[in-house]
Amino acid sequence: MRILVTGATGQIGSELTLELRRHHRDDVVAAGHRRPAADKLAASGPFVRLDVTDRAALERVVREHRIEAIYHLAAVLSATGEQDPPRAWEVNVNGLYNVLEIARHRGLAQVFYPSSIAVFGPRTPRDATPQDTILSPTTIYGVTKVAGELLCDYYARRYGLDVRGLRYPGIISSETPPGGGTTDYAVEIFYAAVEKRSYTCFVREDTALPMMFMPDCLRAAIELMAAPNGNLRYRTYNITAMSFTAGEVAAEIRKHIPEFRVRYQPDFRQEIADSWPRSIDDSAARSDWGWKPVYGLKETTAEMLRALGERQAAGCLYPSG
Ligand code: AKB
Repeated sequence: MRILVTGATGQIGSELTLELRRHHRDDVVAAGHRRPAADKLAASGPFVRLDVTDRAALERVVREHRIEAIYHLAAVLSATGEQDPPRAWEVNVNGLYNVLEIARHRGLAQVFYPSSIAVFGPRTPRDATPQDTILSPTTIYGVTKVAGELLCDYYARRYGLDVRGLRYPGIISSETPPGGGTTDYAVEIFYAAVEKRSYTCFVREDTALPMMFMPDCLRAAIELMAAPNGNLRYRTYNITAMSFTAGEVAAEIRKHIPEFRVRYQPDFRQEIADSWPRSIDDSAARSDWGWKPVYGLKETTAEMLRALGERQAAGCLYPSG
């Protein structure tokens, strides 16, 4: 299968591209609106500069590379979205619309769409948030993700397009840093810890959110896309791996680095975090396609500190470019 990954220089897109390349070798074309850092992404296969809001350019890439499936990771996240709502709508909704239109006109086999816990809002039950519940977000990012889910449902029902998605929680990873999300503190805190700095956290100590370590995030996408279509009751599934407060991750880090200190200085992202679930019920994903996370807070913390520690020792903690 010849695959296009949009948003391939982003936090999930960069690692998903490498993971798909391990499965599909040369058949994965990475696309991003900026050049990748001189790293594994650029070295391991084709890369094209692409703005997903430019439908003609997207169509050209799909045609020239004879693409059969699109993993559409390009998105503006929650915190950045609040700084520029029109841009969030343009990229998140019109970008997806372009992908879906091209997919149906060209008869593509599959589309992957990353949704988010941001589809939920303050009126949604915040603990064990169900698969079927109130979707009334208060961020533009959440609004675009609900619109995206509905568009995907529509294209599946109306045109028979095989489009599948996941409502990702905050993603923690040691490779490409996240760009502009509310859950970014759960990654930044590890960089501060390995650099022996104190960390100023932009949400309160008691703020709990659902999270997932990158290997689980990648495996979820790959397993969902490989699942028999007939087993899927939903186009977009709730998934989670763990939930913890900002204070709990700091305490877990202190088991490795006892002198690590965190100050809590909530900013506008606190209100966003307060509108999202504390924990997620992913039983539909577990029963329909066998979802089962591997990494909890303990394993994630140990692995983050190990990976970042190694990079720091090698003098390349932060990716170049
Ligand atoms: C964000 O914080 O905006 C993202 C998300 C939960 O979708 N990480």
